[in-house]
Amino acid sequence: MARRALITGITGQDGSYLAEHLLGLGYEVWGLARGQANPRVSRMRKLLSDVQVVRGDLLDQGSLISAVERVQPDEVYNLGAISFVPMSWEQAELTAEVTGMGVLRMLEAIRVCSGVSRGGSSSGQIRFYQASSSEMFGQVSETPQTERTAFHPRSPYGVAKAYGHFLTQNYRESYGMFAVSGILFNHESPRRGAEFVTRKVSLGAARIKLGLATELRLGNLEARRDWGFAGDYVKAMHLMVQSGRPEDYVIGTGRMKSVRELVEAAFAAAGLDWERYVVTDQALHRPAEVDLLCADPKKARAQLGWEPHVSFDELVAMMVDADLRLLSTGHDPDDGSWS
Ligand code: NAP
Ligand code: G4F
Repeated sequence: MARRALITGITGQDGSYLAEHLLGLGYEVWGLARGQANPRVSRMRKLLSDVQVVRGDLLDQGSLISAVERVQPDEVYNLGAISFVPMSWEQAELTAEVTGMGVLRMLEAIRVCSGVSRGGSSSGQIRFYQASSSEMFGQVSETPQTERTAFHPRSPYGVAKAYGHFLTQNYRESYGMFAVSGILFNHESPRRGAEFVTRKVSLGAARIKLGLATELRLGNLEARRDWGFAGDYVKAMHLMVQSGRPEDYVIGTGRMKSVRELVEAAFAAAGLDWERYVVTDQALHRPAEVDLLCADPKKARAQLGWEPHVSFDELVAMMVDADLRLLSTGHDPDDGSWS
């Protein structure tokens, strides 16, 4: 019988790539989707017609219990979150509820539905994956960051993720649950939300190239990130859940680039000189910035055999190409009020 996976955050970037990967491996895939008439659900159904949808919300404990009872999953991937860091200052409580407490509600749904009690064993239970984040490292104490690097989150989002991370560890230790966290560094793709800097830049360069815009406004160009391709990273999520022992892993490329280098690469891919078009705007700087993030993914390589395949330059070119094609069809994704 096919293994059954339940994915929260199915309408997001990672949800779509993970669903495709699991369907390709022969899984029966269910996505948890919220809202009464969520337009992102219909868009997701067009892209992933084989995914079955179950209604639920990370804010609603009963809905998560019902979803687990209905789907009877072998594996649960908790990707649902408020994931945009600037929003977490403006809606800190909501971020804590969805991104932090949502993890507790999902773990409780699994614990209650599988009848796990204290000191239980992880064999034969629902396996749980938590989408932890390199944002937990925040103001980094060492570079590169490993599974042992201390956390110093710099945003309400980072703090909420740290709560979810420790809680996942705690349920593993308290109840013997097979619960793991992937500490994923930034990963991007043509499906990335338009509010995040990589997609904002690829869309900006493509709009200027096609004569649809004349400038691109950005915040801090000096911040450095370890950027990889989302399609590579969802494979690591699956590998962690298959491993013999539940453990946490850092996932990234081990290479850092600045926002300035990202902009240079994207505009060059569109055949443009970025300095003629990019304007910096103090209003887009954050109250507390994470200056740099760089992964040490040695443990994942050694224990899971995982490694990234798409380079930074390939990723940027892929995103700019995709946005040139998309905008040429007359479709321009809204980047909301966060521009
Ligand atoms: P994303 O595109 O922003 O997707 C977030 C998903 O969460 C959406 O499907 C959204 O559904 C769902 N969601 C929001 N509020 C919810 C609620 N109350 N109940 C249930 N679902 C809710 O994020 P992503 O880039 O795919 O990232 C996936 C996960 O990995 C997130 O937890 C993120 O924090 C974490 N992460 C991402 C990165 C990265 O670089 N991408 C790195 C580290 C960790 P709606 O369509 O209903 O809004
Ligand atoms: O693309 P970003 O918004 O991603 P950020 O804050 O690093 O968070 C992403 O990665 C995390 C993993 O480390 C995830 F957990 C999280 O869910 C999310 O997926 O910003 C990247 C950098 C920041 O330093 C920001 O200050 O780009 C800088 N930046 C400069 N100008 C900008 C802009 N970011 C955005 N979004 N928009 C700008 O105009």
